[in-house]
Parts: sequence; structure tokens; C-alpha cells
Amino acid sequence: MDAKVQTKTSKGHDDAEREGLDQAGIRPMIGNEAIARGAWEAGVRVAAAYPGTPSTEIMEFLGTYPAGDSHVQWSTNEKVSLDVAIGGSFAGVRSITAMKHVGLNVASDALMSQAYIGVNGGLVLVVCDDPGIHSSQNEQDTRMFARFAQVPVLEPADAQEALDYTRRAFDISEEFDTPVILRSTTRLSHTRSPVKTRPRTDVEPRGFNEDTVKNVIIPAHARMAHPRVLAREVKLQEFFASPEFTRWEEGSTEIGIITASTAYSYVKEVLPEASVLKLAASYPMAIDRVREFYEAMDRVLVIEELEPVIETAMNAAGMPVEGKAFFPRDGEFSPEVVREGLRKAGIIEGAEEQVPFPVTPTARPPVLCSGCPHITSYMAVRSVNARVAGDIGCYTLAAVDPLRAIDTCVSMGSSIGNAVGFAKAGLETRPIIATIGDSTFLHGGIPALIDAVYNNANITVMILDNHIVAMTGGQDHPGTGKTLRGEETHRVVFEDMVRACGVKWVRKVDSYDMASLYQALREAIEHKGVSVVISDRPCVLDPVKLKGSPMQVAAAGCTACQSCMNLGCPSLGWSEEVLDGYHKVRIDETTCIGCSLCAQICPSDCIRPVVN
Ligand SMILES: Cc1ncc(C[n+]2csc(CCOP(=O)(O)OP(=O)(O)O)c2C)c(N)n1
Repeated sequence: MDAKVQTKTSKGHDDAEREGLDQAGIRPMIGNEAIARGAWEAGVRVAAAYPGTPSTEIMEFLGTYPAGDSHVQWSTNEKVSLDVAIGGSFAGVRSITAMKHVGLNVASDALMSQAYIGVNGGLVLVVCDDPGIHSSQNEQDTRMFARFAQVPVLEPADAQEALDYTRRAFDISEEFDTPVILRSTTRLSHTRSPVKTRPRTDVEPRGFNEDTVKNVIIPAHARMAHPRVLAREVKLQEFFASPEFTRWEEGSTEIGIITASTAYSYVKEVLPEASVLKLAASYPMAIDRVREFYEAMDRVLVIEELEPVIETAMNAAGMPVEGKAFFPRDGEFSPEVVREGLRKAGIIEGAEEQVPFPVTPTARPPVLCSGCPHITSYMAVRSVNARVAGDIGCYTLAAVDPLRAIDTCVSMGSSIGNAVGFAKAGLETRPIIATIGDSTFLHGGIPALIDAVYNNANITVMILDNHIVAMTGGQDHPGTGKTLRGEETHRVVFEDMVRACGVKWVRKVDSYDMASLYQALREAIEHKGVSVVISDRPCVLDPVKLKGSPMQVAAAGCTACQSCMNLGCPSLGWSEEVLDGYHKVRIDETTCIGCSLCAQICPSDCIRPVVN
């Protein structure tokens, strides 16, 4: 294999660059890079993930280390990625998977079993939460999942801890025979701070452990495993009491703050004089150490982002404590939020918190890119007056103006099942369409398509194939024919896949060929049963930003009908010229990529390529 291909990933580091970075010893890293570094230093050998903000870069950074050190891959979804990591652990090597918080919902079935089975090689799940919902469908708190699955959760507060805790997570996993969750948040994953690195520890593979009672989780074995899980919880509580994981920072005893994760940094900034108990693990919590702290303070507050995990555990253990009475359960924390909570609690004085910068930034709602192939797909969908089940990807933006083309959006892969439900519930008076991206189809759409065929649902599925996972920054997937390290591999052919699911009516159309796309969709909805239209055109941003000759409007011919504005293309704007009270249109030539979609729509044929 070509050495360059082995070590060069989409992030573009090569061996020489990598070496230069590593020799520096201390360097600034975002949390996700530090997590990758920690895993590499811990001797990880199998790494698998499905992309999802804010976790995506972890696997990309791991892919910049030499291919001989670890196998690093994209998986089709988070359950598969966890299963791959579990396989690595069974085989006796240190293994890791990474996902965003909602990815853990997908992977949870395997996690719940593995919590009983335990590990052979250390097994770490990095789960990145998104307080504030920067780019997710909810803000669930993974610490609750850890409690539910009875696996320990480590919560770093900065990039250095992200590296250190990731390294330690593998030791803990092996010592206590448990998967370990390392929980990050958007703020930590994407914030840069100095990190001290160390060399890689080459951990000898342990070999496969021939222990069927441990490895095969049937009821008889699970009944034996459950008490082990409960005993493990107690041992971990004792283990986490050490100063490495439960740090008591002495200050005034008038007020004691118990905190974890990035909230710790805000507490230190806002209330530097307080005593602080910083927990690295809110499950299993070092309850005896927490009690000592509690009893030594006049008043104790818990400051934790999202759910009252620590607070609830303390209350249950007979330590009535204040927390969520003053600090929100939703949204992202910041020094301002912490200051405001402390003010409400009467701990700091002053008037209600002022906005630090009294300037309101202009709202910039997300838009599809100029020339995005999803635009025409939804123009076509709009033209057939359908009930539309949407899905998750860039194309979810079709929910808002001006496309306003989808009626529902639930979770990755839900669209096809939702559409079957629409049909079976009697919504068939209008055509029923499910729209789903290529990566999302591979992630969770295939079982639902089989279900639709099996149950003879009268629906049309539109697969929006832009040949990439665009939403998360352009990762490869099985439909691109390239691995995470950029090697050529088998490419899933969507028509073949769809036919193999039993679909008889399949048509692939170029998303930029609007007439054919409209025609295909009209025929598809006429078909009784499941029909599939594959709207096919690479993302305009990947692998490089495409740019052809930009278009321009011949103002004399523009009738201000504004049809082109229905595209919602960010390169289209209003011109100064007004006709019968309506503005004519102009095109921003610097951002236009020359896709010609507006020209195809223009009824007065006044949009043409710029002639140089
Ligand atoms: C369970 C889960 N995993 C990951 C994500 C993050 N995510 C949102 S959409 C998406 C895939 C989008 O790719 P695709 O379907 O090809 O559509 P595109 O963005 O390319 O238009 C991913 C990975 C998520 N929202 N939920």
C-alpha cells in the first residue's frame, strides 16, 4: 500500500508533519484532538466511528497517526462502530468508538449487553454532548445513560484532561472489566488549549479470551453477570475517591461548590475563593468523599450543565443540596450563566447580569449552499403536493423558507418508516414521499425500506445522493468507495441496493436536470407500491468547492416574477431596479458556482453565464 495514502487523511497531515507536531511536547489542541492523542498514546489498535458534530474530528485525528499503529474506520452507524470496537476488545486489543450524544441511542443496545459482558482489551466510548443544541436534535445528557447502563463516565474539563482521562479510561476499563464512557461537550471538543503529550505505550494484545460464560450473554450468564456489575459500581465509587478523580480544592468553607466538566472552569473564574470539589466521574460518584466535603462546608451548591445528575445522587444519599433551583437544566453554561445562578442564590451580589457586549449580532440562519443539489430535489417534491417525511442531513434545511418542503423530521433514518406510517394511517389521498440522504440511508434507512416493501406501502422514497456526508464536513461512507484513510474500497451502488431490498421501480436522475427530475418524481408517485428516485449529484463543496462560470441576470429581460427566488439560493438577491413595485433579481457572481438551476427556472430566459 502507498505509504502516503496510509498516513494522509482528509485532514491532510502526513508523516513528516505529524512528527513535527509530536516533537513539540506541548501544543494547543482542540478537545477532540486531545482525545485522539490520548487514545493513540494508550496504545489503541481498533477505532471506529460514525460522524456526528461535535465528535467527528476524533476519528479524523486518529486517522493522522500511522496506519500500522491502529486500524481507524468510518462505520455505517454508531451501533456498528461500537460493535467493531467491541470486537476489537474481545480480540484483546484496546479499542475505541466515538459518537455524538444521539449516536449513543443507536449504539445503546450493544452497550447495555457489553456493560454486563465487560471487556478483554480496554473499551472506551467517547460520547460528545451538545448542550445548547448547536447542531443536534436534542440536548440529552450522556451521564444519565452511563448511570442507566451502569458503566463509568469520565468528564474532562479541558483538553489536557481530555487526553489524560482518555488514556486512563483504558486502564480503568481493563482493571474493572467494564466499558468506559468518556463524555465530552461541544465546548470542550472544539476549544483549543495547551496539552502536554507523551509517547505511545505499546500495549501487548491479550489474545482472544476463550470464556464463553463471559462472552456469550444468554440469560443464565447474564444472571451471573448482573451481581458483578453491581459490585463493580461499589468498587468504582471507592476508586474514584482518589484525588486524581475527585479533587478537593480548598477555599472558604462558607460556600462549597461541587462541579464537573467545563462548568468547573466557569466556577473557578466566577468564584475563585470558594472551596471546590471537582468530580471526574459523576457516575459512579465517590459518595463518601462527597459527604466529607458536604459536611465540611456551611453551604453547598452543585453546578452542573444539563441534568441534575450529581444533585439527584446527593439528595438520594441524604445530602439535601441546592443546584437546579438556581442554574438552568437546559442550554449551555458560560461564566455569565454561572454568575447569574450564584446571584440568584444570594452568593454574589450585584444587579441582574448585563449582556457583556450590548450588540445583537445579525441573525444568520443556516442556508443550503449556492448550487446545492438538494435544492432541485425539493423543488420537485414541492411540485407534487405530497405529504413529506424528512430526515437528518443538510437537506433538513428544506423545512424552512423558502423551500418549506418537509412535514416531519425525527431521527436519522426515520423518514421511510414515518412515510410507511403515513400510508398505513390513511394519508394516501396525497402522494407520500420520504426524503433521505445517502449516508442517512446507509445509516438507518435500509431496514425501513425493506419494511416498506415487505408491507407493500404506497410511498415514494427520494434518496438525495450527494456522494458524501456533507452535514458533518464531508466524510466518506460506503457509497463513496473510499475509506477513512482515503483508500479505494467497494462502493455501494444505490440502485442495486434498493433493488436488493425488493423495490421494483427505481430511477436515478441527475439532480441538476430539473426536467428529468420532475418527470421521474411524477412517474414514481403514480407507481403503486414502493418507488425510489435517486437524485444524484456530488455536493458542491466536496471534494473541492466546485465553481463554473457564474451566472448573471440580463436586467432588461427580468420581469421581477421572482420564480428563481424559490430556490433559496444564497447567491440570489434583490437588485435596485423595481418593476411594478417588485424588485428584479441580481446574482452575486463571487458566490455563484454556475449550477444553472436559476436559469432552468427563469420563465423569461434572462439568466445566462457571465461572458468574459
Ligand atoms: C444518530 C445520529 N448520528 C449522527 C448524526 C449527525 N448527522 C446528522 S445528519 C448526518 C448525515 C448526513 O449525511 P447525508 O444523509 O448523506 O446528507 P447530507 O448532509 O450529505 O446532505 C449525520 C452524520 C445525527 N444527527 N444523529
